[in-house]
Order: sequence, then structure tokens, then C-alpha cells
Amino acid sequence: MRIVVAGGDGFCGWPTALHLSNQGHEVTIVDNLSRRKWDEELHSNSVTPIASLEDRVEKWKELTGNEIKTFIGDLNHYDFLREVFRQTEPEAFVHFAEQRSAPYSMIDREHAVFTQQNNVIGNLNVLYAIKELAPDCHLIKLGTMGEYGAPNIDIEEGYIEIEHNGRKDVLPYPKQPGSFYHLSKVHDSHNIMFACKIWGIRATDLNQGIVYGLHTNETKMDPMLVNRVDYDGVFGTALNRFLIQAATGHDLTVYGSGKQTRSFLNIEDTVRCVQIAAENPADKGEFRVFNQFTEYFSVLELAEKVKKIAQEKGLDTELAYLENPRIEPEDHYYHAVNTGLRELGLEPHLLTDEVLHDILQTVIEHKDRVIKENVLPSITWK
Ligand code: NAD
Ligand code: USQ
Repeated sequence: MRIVVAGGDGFCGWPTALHLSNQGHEVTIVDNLSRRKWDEELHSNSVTPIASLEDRVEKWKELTGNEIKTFIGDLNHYDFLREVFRQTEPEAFVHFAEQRSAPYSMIDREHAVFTQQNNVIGNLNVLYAIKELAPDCHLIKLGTMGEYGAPNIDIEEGYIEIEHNGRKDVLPYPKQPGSFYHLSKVHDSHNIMFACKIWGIRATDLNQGIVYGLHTNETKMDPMLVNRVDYDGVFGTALNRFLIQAATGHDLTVYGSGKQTRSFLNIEDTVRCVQIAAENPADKGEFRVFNQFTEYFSVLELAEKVKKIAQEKGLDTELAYLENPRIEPEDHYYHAVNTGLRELGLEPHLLTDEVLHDILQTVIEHKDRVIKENVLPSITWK
């Protein structure tokens, strides 16, 4: 298939582009390289040293003979996006290209406005480009489990049957997101659902949990292909942050009681979920929703797991309970359904001690790159 991966220079997008290319698909990456610029803005970096996008795709071609075309530009620039569609004629458009940090979106008004403009308008442009230039193209959009929040009932995949005053309907599952970033994903979901209804677009919203790990079979093929890994208080995410903190002798930063529960998946499963979605497209006019995660844990459970593994490696790791910089429920019910992707063949890579050892070993090798001042959280929701 001809597949565009927007955001293909990022943490999820790069390994996904390689994986799809390795499966024989004709892959094109679109990215404006803004994630690298946000590192400059925050005086931060990836723990792993990452090559330029140009060098990455050149190395990939040298190793496999597969060409990945690249377009450097912004989804918010519609003329640019149209040109991408004209030249690539995509059968699937995988959309990772958004500002994805909740804390970044909560810095101040400018960052909240930027996040929603970048994400919501970029996605709306993609919908219009599909309508105008590739009406049969399947949109595979990365949403997030955080769109649902933490309701006191089970979380279904996108829809819920409701009975009210003696009548029944299947309705979009209620959304209670916890940051201006998470809200941008809710707005995207609504726009996509509407576009499917009025224009007959086919779309899959992948409500993804928190992704951990860094390597996939493809990124391991050469140091030039290594994936980025974030650890700072803005872009770093829970489990990866704890592993990097353990590697550098920092206490593990549990926010509040740590009882807040989230869903997780290994980056190796992200790339397979996208492949499964691409190879099993939604029907025309269908707005299909999958919850893309394999397991859920409380933050405290993860910190305890990392502490145990770190101590086995002789590291002196302890937990630090910090005042929670976010406004979020800490003690709550959590049960979410994730059958859609499993039914289409996903075989999860679960979070075993071996997996934790492996990631910890890699980050230990690069620990000197960690800028210690960036580890503690600096942004609050208040
Ligand atoms: P990332 O920041 O590493 O990658 C995003 C990429 O998109 C970057 O390379 C960036 O330069 C590019 N980009 C951003 N805005 C763009 C624009 N307007 N035009 C062109 N390119 C643009 O993020 P990630 O961790 O790879 O996340 C990818 C997607 O998956 C996001 O949509 C995110 O919301 C979703 N997601 C991520 C996680 C996670 O744990 N990382 C979990 C759930 C969902
Ligand atoms: N947390 C800690 N300590 C830390 C970092 C985080 O206790 O050092 C807690 C947070 O308070 C929160 C939970 O861990 O309760 C998750 O925080 P996170 O930063 O790992 O993840 P989040 O902000 O939700 O965002 C990440 C990605 C985002 C994606 C989302 C998936 O950055 O792009 O959408 O995970 S989900 O959480 O399912 O919505």
C-alpha cells in the first residue's frame, strides 16, 4: 500500500515508518521537524543520540534497499499538504503529527493556543485533503486513552449503549480529558466523526495509551536508526522517565499518591497496531475506534517495578512522592476494553522484568546525555 506517515520523525512515527516499509509498503514521511525545535526551546534532548531525518532514511535505504520519501513541512500549510497528496496518492494516511505533551500545553496561554491550533487545524486540513484529493484514503489517526479521563464505569471502545427514559441508543463514549493537549485530541475525534458522516471518509481513531520502550526490530538494525527517548518533565512519560531516573541515580518522581492508573503499551506494539489498522481498513463512512493499549498499571506499581529491577542491577533507587503538579483524580476506578485490535491479530508484548532490564540497560549506556535540571516537573496545572 502507499502509506503516508505524518509525524514520521517522532518517537512513535519513526519506528512505525520503518516497520511499514519493512512489511513491503511504500512509505512517505511528512514532518515539519518541530519536535526537534521544542527540544531547543526547552534546552532538552533525547537520551539516545538521534540522527537527522535525512541520514536516517539514507541508512535505511542502504540496509534494506527500501526507499522512504520525505516531505519537510507543516500540516497547517494546506498548499503543502495538497502537494503531498498529489505526489503520493495515499491509500492510508497515518497521522502522528501533533504536539503531544500535556505539560507543554499547560505552560501558558500561548502554548495552549499553539497546541490546539497545531493539532486541530492540522487534522482538519488532513480531512479536507482526503475529501478533495484521495476520498478512498483510510485515515489512521492517533488519539489517546486520556480522551476518556477516569469515569467510574468501564471504558468502551469509542461508543456506549445508553438507555434513557425508556429509549436506547449507541452514542459516542463521554470524554473527560485532563489537559488542553488531551482536549485537542477530543476535538480531533469529533471533527473526524463528523467528516466520516458527511463525506463518507473512512477513519480509524487509535486511542493509544502511554507508550514505553524505544527499540523495535527495525530501529535495532543500526545505531543511525535509533529512536528518540524523552525523559524531561515536559515530554518524558511515566515509565520511560522512571527508567531514566533510575539509570541516573535520581529518585523516581511519583506525582501525588501515585494511585492514578493509566493504560500502557510497548512501542513494539504501537508499530504493529498501526500495521493492523492499515491492512484492515475501516469501511467507507465508518468512524472506527480502537483502544490501543495492552495493560494498565498505577503510577506507583510502575515505580515499584522499576525500583526492583534497578536494585537487581545494583542501582540505589528510591521513590520520591512529589506534590502532584497536575489536577487529576488520584484514587479512581479504571477498567478499559481493548478487544478490537486483539481480534484483528495483535499479540501483545507485555511488561516483563526482562523488558524492563532491556530498556534500563540501553538508557544506562546513554545516561551521560541526561540534563539533570530537566528531570523534575516544572509546569503546574494551577
Ligand atoms: P513526537 O512529538 O515524538 O512526534 C510527533 C512528530 O510530529 C514530531 O516529529 C513533530 O515534529 C511532528 N509534528 C508535530 N506537529 C506537526 C505539524 N503541524 N506538521 C508536521 N509535523 C508535525 O510524539 P509521539 O510520542 O511520537 O506521538 C505521536 C502521536 O501519538 C501524537 O499524536 C500523540 O498524541 C500520540 N500518542 C502518543 C503517546 C506516547 O506515549 N508517546 C501515547 C498516546 C498517543
Ligand atoms: N506521572 C508521575 N510522575 C512522572 C510523570 C508522570 O507520577 O514523572 C503521572 C502523571 O501525573 C499522570 C501519569 O503519570 O497521572 C501519566 O503521565 P505521562 O506524562 O506519562 O502521560 P500523559 O501526560 O497522559 O501523556 C502521555 C503522552 C501523550 C499521550 C498520553 C496517553 O505524552 O501524548 O496522549 O500519554 S494517555 O495517558 O493514555 O492519555
